[in-house]
Amino acid sequence: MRGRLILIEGLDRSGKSTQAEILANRLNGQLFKFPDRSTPIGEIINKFLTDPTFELSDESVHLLFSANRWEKAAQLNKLLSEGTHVIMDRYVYSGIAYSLAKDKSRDVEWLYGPDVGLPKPDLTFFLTVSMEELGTRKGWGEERYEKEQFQLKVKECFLKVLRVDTDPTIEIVDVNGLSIDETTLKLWSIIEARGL
Ligand code: FDM
Ligand code: MG
Repeated sequence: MRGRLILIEGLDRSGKSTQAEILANRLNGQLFKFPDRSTPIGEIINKFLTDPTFELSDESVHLLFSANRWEKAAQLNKLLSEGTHVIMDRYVYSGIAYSLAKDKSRDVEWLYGPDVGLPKPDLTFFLTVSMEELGTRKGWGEERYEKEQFQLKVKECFLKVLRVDTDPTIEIVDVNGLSIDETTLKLWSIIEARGL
């Protein structure tokens, strides 16, 4: 049987990485994280995110993030076809939401273009946390994009891009005020209820 691809999306510091790691362990699956900063393209992305003097056009950045996913696509397809579950920390929706937040007049079809053909998640969680709580979490404000005003825009763009009303694979999960364990319990119950 083909492995399941479960994606966790959300704003910076929303707890995605912690939950992705926990779920990957529980499902005895593999963890994928995007951007993957260890690849050749990932190194450029890392420089862009951490060095405020390193400038790239919005289009270039968008295409680099997508190319970074394509660097891992063959490996991802292989694992899934072998029956390994994959838990993913960010993916295509982050790509669209962050680019759209920079320029809301951007053609969404253009934004989706480079990701067409990548493996589709069987389930996507979008974790929502209040801005107030996000701001108190460790590491906030160190990297590009980690500014409250911009995060608010990203949240709005995520909710626009995630077609929760028409796409049954999407679950928006409010994790505000929940502990790590309580959050895992909530996500796990959704995975079980869906028979994944
Ligand atoms: N990000 C992430 C994007 O702008 N586009 C993408 O396609 C992806 C996958 O990169 F601000 C942004 C989101 C975040 C930054 O991500 C680094 P992590 O999860 O904090 O490493
Ligand atoms: Mg981050």
